[in-house]
Amino acid sequence: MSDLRYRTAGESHGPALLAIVEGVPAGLRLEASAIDADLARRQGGFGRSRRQALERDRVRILSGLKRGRTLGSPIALLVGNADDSIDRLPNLRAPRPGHADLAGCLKYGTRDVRAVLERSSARETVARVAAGAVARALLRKFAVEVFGYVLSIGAVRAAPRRVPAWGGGPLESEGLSRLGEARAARDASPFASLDPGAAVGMRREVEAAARQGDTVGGLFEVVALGVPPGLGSFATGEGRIDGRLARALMSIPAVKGVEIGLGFAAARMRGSRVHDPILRRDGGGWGGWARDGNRAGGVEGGVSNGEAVLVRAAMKPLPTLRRGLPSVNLETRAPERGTFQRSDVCAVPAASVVGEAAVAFEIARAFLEKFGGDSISEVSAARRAYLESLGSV
Ligand code: EPS
Repeated sequence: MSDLRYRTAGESHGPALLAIVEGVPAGLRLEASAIDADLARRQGGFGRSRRQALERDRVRILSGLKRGRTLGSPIALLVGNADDSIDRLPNLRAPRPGHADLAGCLKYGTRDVRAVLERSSARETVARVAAGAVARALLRKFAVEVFGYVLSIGAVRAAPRRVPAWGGGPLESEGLSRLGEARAARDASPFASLDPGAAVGMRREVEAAARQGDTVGGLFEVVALGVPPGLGSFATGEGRIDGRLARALMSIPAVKGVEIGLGFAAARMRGSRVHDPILRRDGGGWGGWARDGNRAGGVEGGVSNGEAVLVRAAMKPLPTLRRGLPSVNLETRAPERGTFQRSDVCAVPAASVVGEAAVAFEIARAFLEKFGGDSISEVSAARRAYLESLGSV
């Protein structure tokens, strides 16, 4: 058994994006169609660029499977680019404020912005979503579901009453039906939002930015349901699952802030209003342990506590603006507007899919740390024995 991890490769306009996922136990059923469904959601959302109409992101699973089941060996995933024009594209000289362009040119000692943007482009998140879909298949096998959705676009927020009170404990029929309803609402929304009433305002926000050659950001939330208590560790800083989730989300291009549970709001409140009372609930929760409320967002002391894991991320407006922002030509040193060829006006719905993949991967990693084995049956046995033991604590 090895640590669950992945690595990506690929440029925005190179031949393909790739992910290699290591440490998936043998015997897991994995279907390309499940990965493709997540890739398609990542391509969607109102406010995307023409690039998404050009691409039809579909995965080829190159290794690690036999007859649809994992072998325990590395799983190589490939998504081809329809626009693979990297070698024909001209060099670019005007770095975009807010993108990796200038810092990247300084770091690599080049005046060619394209040499930097090809890899720093958010197109790389195709590979993250593919890797995350493998993690989701593993989690689903063990009744853990991860769900991402948009809370706001620019200044327009979904109504709070539209956001369900996600329950803790094992994911059973009631939780699954609530999740099914939420999924249907989200997938019907061009903003991946649960509040159809907010769509008009969200659309106006994106259209106004588009007219002005500008961009908009927003907030998304990712919920993980059915996560057993005990994932992560308080014993080391790196083991803390909240830190790991924050890192995974913060590493998504354009994400500038992450909150868990109440997050920043907790800083204004008294402890007595923040912490979730502990309950015994016969036949409920995990071995009868449950909580009254989930302001902690499912994590205490760097360890999952059995409630829904709730994380939110703030995405800044994308730095590629049609009207261009003040910059300098790296050759002539003369002022010039930042490079623009094409870009999304808003990619928050896509970011919520990438966030879902990031959270799924981290939770799956922590899950296998606790219950890991070489095969799915070993993992099942370890999980079952642990869950049975919780009632006697
Ligand atoms: C993206 C593809 C890119 C950008 C976008 C994300 O395609 P192109 O550069 O050919 O237009 O649209 O990249 C960024 C938002 C970024 O900041 O780099 C994609 O597939 O998600």
